[in-house]
Amino acid sequence: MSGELISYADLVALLRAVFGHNGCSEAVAAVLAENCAMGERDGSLSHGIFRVDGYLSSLASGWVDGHAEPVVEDASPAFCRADARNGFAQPALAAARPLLVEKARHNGVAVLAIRNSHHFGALWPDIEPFAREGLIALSVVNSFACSVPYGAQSPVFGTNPIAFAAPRTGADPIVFDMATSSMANGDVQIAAREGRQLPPGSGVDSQGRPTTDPNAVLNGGALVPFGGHKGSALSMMIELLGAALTGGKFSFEVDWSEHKGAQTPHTGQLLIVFDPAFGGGLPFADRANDLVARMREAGLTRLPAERRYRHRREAETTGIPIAPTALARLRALAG
Ligand code: NDP
Ligand code: PYC
Repeated sequence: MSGELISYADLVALLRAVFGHNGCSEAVAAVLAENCAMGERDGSLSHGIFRVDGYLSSLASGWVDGHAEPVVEDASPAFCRADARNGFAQPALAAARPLLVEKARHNGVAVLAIRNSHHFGALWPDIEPFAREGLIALSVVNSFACSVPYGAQSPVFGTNPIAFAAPRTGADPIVFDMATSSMANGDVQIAAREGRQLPPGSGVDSQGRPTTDPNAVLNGGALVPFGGHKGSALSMMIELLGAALTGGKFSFEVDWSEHKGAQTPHTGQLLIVFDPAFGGGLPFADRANDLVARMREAGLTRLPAERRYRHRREAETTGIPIAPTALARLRALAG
């Protein structure tokens, strides 16, 4: 990709200034800056700097509190909760993380239920670090009603991603992170901006008719779950775990009509962390390698996350390419 090259550290510093000058506390700005910079660095472009305008318009609308201080609750030996207090989910995770890890290492498994939170990023940055510490992590988050359940006529579910991370011996962790809709809403927005059609079967227009027009999906239409009834069942599970269990809102309950410009879904997030040392048999990370080796023998050329890791390595040596106009805009927003 062409563009101006910026180091990861410089991009984090720039984004920190952007968020700090636009309604976030120092602590929140630091967390969001890292999250957005990681997305850009790894080529997760639907959740990198592309998201900055959405964050800032949500903050300006008063819908989300950029100064919120999360409250962590120790609910039971294996269960902790965090009330994000109408702030972003990532600072709540950062606040609860030490307790979550301590519980997982003590009990073999631990749950973190985050509520009253806004998640506007990719999920993999939340879970990959657990795998780098030898733990297994799973997370789900629900978003806003923009996906029609299989067999239904109107949107109920969000794009509802699920992400999983597991350690390997001597290699980057296995990570996957995917929307349970046919595609992420962010990618629909990018297709609209670039004048591209969506793949057939991605979504419907405001009349419920199949369409490949991203503007029709965004303006009154909706996406559909991936894989028909199977993706729809996963999306339903994510509503239950992300909202009903955590105490957050279902995607269909997100009502930002009084906050013009709001874009960050106010819902909930669930994380489950396992310590594989409590499992049976040979060391988990060795067994993960056995599985990957067999997949390679079978002809597999790309594991989930390998594309991201490649982008990351390239960014580490050459910098992160960003369009000059986008970089100039960030510099202006940073004051
Ligand atoms: P993709 O369909 O692009 O990718 C899903 C997963 O599959 C990734 O782990 C990806 O790895 C992997 N993958 C993709 N293609 C291949 C391939 N050919 N072979 C092997 N693995 C492959 O992601 P989505 O569009 O579904 O989601 C994009 C992002 O949007 C996610 O990070 C998600 O968390 C985020 N999102 C956030 C929401 C929120 O509410 N916060 C809502 C919805 C989505 P790789 O990354 O290496 O390409
Ligand atoms: O891309 O679908 C999406 C999304 C929703 C909330 C954050 N990202």
